Amino acid sequence: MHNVLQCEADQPESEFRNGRYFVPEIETMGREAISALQLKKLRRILHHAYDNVAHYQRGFNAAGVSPHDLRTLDDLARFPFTTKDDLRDNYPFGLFAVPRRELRRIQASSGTTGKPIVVGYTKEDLDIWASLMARCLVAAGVEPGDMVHNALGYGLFTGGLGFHQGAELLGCAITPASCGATERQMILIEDLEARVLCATPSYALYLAEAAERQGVDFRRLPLSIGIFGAEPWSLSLRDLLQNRLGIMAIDLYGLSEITGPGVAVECKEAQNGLHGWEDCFLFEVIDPETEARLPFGETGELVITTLAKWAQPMIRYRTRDITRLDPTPCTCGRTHVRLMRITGRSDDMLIIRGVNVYPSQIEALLIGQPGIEPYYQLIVEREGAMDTLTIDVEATPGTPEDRFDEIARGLERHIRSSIGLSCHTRVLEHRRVPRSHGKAVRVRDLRPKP
Ligand code: DLL
Repeated sequence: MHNVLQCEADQPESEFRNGRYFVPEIETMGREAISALQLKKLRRILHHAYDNVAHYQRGFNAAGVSPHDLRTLDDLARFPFTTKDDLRDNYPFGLFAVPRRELRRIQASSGTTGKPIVVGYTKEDLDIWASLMARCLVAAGVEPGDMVHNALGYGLFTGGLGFHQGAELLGCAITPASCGATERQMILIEDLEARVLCATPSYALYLAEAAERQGVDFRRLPLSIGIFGAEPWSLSLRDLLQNRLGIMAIDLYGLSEITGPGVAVECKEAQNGLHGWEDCFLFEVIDPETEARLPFGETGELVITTLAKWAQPMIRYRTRDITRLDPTPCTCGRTHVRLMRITGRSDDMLIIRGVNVYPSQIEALLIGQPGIEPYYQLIVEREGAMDTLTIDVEATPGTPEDRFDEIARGLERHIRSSIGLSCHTRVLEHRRVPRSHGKAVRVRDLRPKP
C-alpha cells in the first residue's frame, strides 16, 4: 500500500535507489512529464488518505468527491483543503494513515501557543526527506566532504534534524551545534573550518555581529555558503549577510506539516526563486479570500499536497505563506516550479491605515539606511478603531543620541515615500532590540485580544 518502492518505480531513475542527489532525469524533466508523474502519484496518495484517514474520508464525502474522480491535475481543485486547525482537532494521531508500529519519528511544530501540532514519519518518509534535503544541499553548492555547521535548533523543531540527515546522506561532516551558545559556535566554525552554515537568517546576522565584536573576520574563513530559512527574510538582508559573512546566502523553505525543511531551495546558479520538488509535492497558489486557484505568476497563498508522505499525507494543505509560482525553466537547468520567495504569512500581514504590509517589506527598507543597525521590531497597537505601527530600530554604535530623532524622522519619510505607510519610528541605543537565536520575533502585537 504505502510503499516507497512503488513510488521509486514511477520515477525514471530514482535518487532513492542510486544515491545521487542531483538527478537530471527528475530535476530537469519537461512540464508534461512532471504533470504525468504528479498525476500518478497524486492518485495513489488520495487513495491512501481516503482509505486510511477518517478525517479525509469524511471531508471528501462531504465535498462529493472520491479519489476515483481525479482524472487530471485540475480535478484536485474539487478536493477540500486541510488546515492547521485540522491538525489540532485531530491531535495527536487522527491524521495518521499508517499503524503506529510503522512510525519511526514524531516532530512538532514550533508554534508556542495552543495545542502542539505533531507530525509523524515512517522509515520511507524519513528516507525521502533526507534525500530531498541532500538534493537541496547540492542545489545550494554543498559537496560531499564539506564541513557543515548546523546552527538550527535540534529537538521537536524540524530544522536541526532535517538538515542533519540530508548532510550526512550527502557525505558531509555536520556539527550539530543547534542554536545558542554563540561564542562556542564561532570557535567551532573557525576551528573546524566549516564551509557551510545552516541557520535562520536572523541568527546568522547575530553570529555576524558577535564575530565582529570578538574581532573574528568570517570573510577570511573557509565559510562560503550560508543556507537560511524558517522565517521570511528580505533581499536586503541577503545582501548584508553575504557581505558581512563573505558567503553566498541561499534561501531554503519548508514546514513541519509538509515534512520540514527541504520542500524548496534556491540554486547557487541563479539565486532567484526556490525550486519546489514537484516529484514529491504538488504546489498550488490560491486567493486566500475566495479560495480559487490562481494561475502561475499571480501572488497568493501557497497550498501544498504531499505526493510521497505515507505516515501523514497532507492533501491541499493551506500553508498561509504568500508567494507566486514561476514554472519557466531556470538557468541552472532545473525545471521544477520556482517559489518566488515567501514574502510573509497571511496571518502576519499588517493593515495600517489601509496599507497592507508584511514585516519583510519594512525590513527591506530599513536595512542599509545610514545611522542604524539591521535589527528591528514592529509594535502594533490600537488607537480607537485604527491600528498604529511603531518601528523600533537600533542606532549604529557611536551615533550621538541627539541625532536619534532626526534619523527616526528620516526613516519615517523613507517608508512613507516608498510604500505609502505612515508609522512612528523610535531609534534606540545599541543592543536594545532583542536578538534571536531561532526564529526572530518581528512583531509585538499589543492590540487588545478580541
Ligand atoms: O521552519 C522548517 C524549516 C527549518 C525551514 C529550517 C527552513 C529552514 P516550521 O517551524 O513548521 O518549519 O515553520 C514553517 O516557517 O510556513 C513559513 O511561514 C516559515 N518559513 C520557513 N522557511 C521559510 C523561508 C520550519 N525560506 C513556517 N522563507 C513556514 C520564509 C519561511 N518563510
